[in-house]
Amino acid sequence: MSHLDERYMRRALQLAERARGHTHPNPLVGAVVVKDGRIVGEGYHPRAGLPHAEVFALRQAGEAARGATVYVTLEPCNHHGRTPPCTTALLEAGVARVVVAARDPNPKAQGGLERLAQAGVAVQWGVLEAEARAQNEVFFHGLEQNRPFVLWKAATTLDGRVATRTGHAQWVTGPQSRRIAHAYRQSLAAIAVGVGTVLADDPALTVRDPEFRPYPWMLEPPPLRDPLKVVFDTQARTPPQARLFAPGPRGEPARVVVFVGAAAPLERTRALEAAGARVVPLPDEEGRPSLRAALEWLWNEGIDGLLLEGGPTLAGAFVRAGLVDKLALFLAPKLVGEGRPLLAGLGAARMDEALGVTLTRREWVGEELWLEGRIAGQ
Ligand code: AOF
Ligand code: ZN
Repeated sequence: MSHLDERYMRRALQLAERARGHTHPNPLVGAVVVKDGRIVGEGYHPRAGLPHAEVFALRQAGEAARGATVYVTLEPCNHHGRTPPCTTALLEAGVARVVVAARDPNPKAQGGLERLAQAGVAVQWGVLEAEARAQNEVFFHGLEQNRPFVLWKAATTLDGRVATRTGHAQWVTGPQSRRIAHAYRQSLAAIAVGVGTVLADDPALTVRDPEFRPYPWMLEPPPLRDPLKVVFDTQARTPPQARLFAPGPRGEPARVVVFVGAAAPLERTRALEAAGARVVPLPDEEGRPSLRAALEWLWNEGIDGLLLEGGPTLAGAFVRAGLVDKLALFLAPKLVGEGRPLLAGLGAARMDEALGVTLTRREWVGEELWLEGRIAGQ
């Protein structure tokens, strides 16, 4: 792998990034066409239903694509989806070489590299693969595990409290961290809370700021759409007048799913349905709705990413089940003493039973610390 290959692939990753927030359920993809040491075409996938990255890059290159090398962050597709196969476009353009960062995990689209190789095109993959996979972590996770990517987001004081002893929690962190935290809501298809959080905080769980660009390089704000709201509620105690049932910013009806246990009282589940929720009874596991069954249900509904927002009981259940794919934590330099802990129900007895966290981000936001990481074994 040459330095030049990496340099052009880095450019392709950068182009892909321009469409962040716009391509769902498709991945971010970028492509660069290089001829005689010069970039002659660039493209990225702007949104699902529009042409793929390679098509834009080839269009820009025109005749110069003949005999050129194409760098693309995802294996060119080999299927007729919403658009025709990119492998065909590459072959018709007469390119000599195709360099790919990551293979396509989508079984419907796979096989592009084989087809190109059979037609005599030089192919190579694995250039900046880790970066490409990180760029589309939700997309890869879903198709490889057949369940949604779970991101657990929380904000705590320095002594690990998400609220005071009276339950007061507004706010743990300042506006800058809260804006970043909000970006997670915008980037995932669903958001989950436990009934304890609904009863304590009555959250609306909406994306409120139409002009908000979670990433400064975005050309335009992503389409404003509230995530699917998911409540884990064994006994169906969610009040039918809770704020999360209120219509979204453009008056569109809220989309709410309440996962209940098998023994939830019927009159309460009926009241939730009357309030507009889909009530989904799930098999019990340790006395609460099975989290795996919940994720399976969501995946079958087309949900590829779930943001866990609260509270300690639900977070504890997900951590115990080994189902947290990524952790995002904001730490504010404050102490409250007694209060609601970040996590309940884990209860390590000895320090060597603690779960390790591998940090992938450590960034200051003013005086607050923004961390991302993976929990060992999950
Ligand atoms: C590429 N280049 O830029 C993208 C690809 O429904 P479609 O036609 O848009 O196909 C979507 C699938 O195609 C998607 O799930 C992924 O496997 C692949 N995306 N492939 O060659 C691109 N966005
Ligand atoms: Zn394609």
